[in-house]
Amino acid sequence: MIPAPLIETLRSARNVMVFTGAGVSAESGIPTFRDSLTGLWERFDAASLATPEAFRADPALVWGWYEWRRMNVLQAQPNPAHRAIAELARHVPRLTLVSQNVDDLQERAGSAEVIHLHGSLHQPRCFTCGKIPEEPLSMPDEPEGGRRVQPPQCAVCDGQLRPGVVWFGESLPLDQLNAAFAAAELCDVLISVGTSGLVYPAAEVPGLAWRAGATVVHVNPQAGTSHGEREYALAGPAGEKLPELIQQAFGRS
Ligand code: BV8
Ligand code: ZN
Repeated sequence: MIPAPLIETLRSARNVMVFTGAGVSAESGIPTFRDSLTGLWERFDAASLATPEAFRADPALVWGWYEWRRMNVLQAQPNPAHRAIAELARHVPRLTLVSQNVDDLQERAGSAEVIHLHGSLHQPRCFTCGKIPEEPLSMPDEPEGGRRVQPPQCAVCDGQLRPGVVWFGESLPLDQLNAAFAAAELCDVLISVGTSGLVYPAAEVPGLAWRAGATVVHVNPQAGTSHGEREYALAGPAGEKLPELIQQAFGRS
């Protein structure tokens, strides 16, 4: 049961912010970062592969992993959580969407503008000169267990393409980070969906919003610790809880 004060607060909110992590795409079949890796990568943990060092050491292993993930995302569909978030924009005066995810499922659910703090699977660039290739990447055709794939060659230098994501140890795009922090300071309600809150500086966002006076809602099957006032935990899958929240607050979902 969603607490009535939360429904009231969301109904009367002017600035709403949604902050998503891998959990929002879990019901689309996309493994979360916490899930252990499978196939060719099962002996690695994601945090060690998502680094410039891993790419330098074995570009084909890392590029193959991202191509396998990109294929999964292209074959996946947005789920009811993504759709509820897109729907929310139609009910509140102002909605800011910030994602830690590198998939484009939120955009494919109809959200116009998503701030991606950790980049995107769909925007490779040259590891050496940073050039973004003119033509889009071809449709990946990766076997289930994945395979090593040589990264494509840059068109203007002899460098190799790298995924357009932020790796561990790399700085986040400053304009996106500043926009997320500014929105967190201004929002009345922040809905944090499907994140373990372990990766910084993105994980600062919910705390920033709460300290600035916002009401914070965590949507996660693992109900986290709640500070108490102005903070709620909706313990369950986002694909269930978000449509329920939108339905109870605005009558439709
Ligand atoms: C930086 C893109 C510095 C790549 C990602 C010690 C050593 C080294 C570094 C550090 C260190 N201590 C701190 C750091 C900094 C480091 C960091 O925070 N490390 C952590 C691990 C401690 N951060 C960085 O390195 C960042 N850069 O700090 O730069 C710097 C400063 C100045 C100048 C130069 C450099 C860069 C971090 C970005 C890394 N890239 N992604 C890729 O995708 O491959 S992060 C990656 O992990 C994801 O994008 C995501 O952000 C994160 C995983 O978090 P979640 O999204 O929360 O996902 P997770 O799987 O953890 O949790 C899923 C949740 O969903 C769970 O809670 C689960 O219960 C829930 N769930 C499951 N099913 C559902 C659900 N919820 C709802 N519904 C469901 N159905
Ligand atoms: Zn280049």
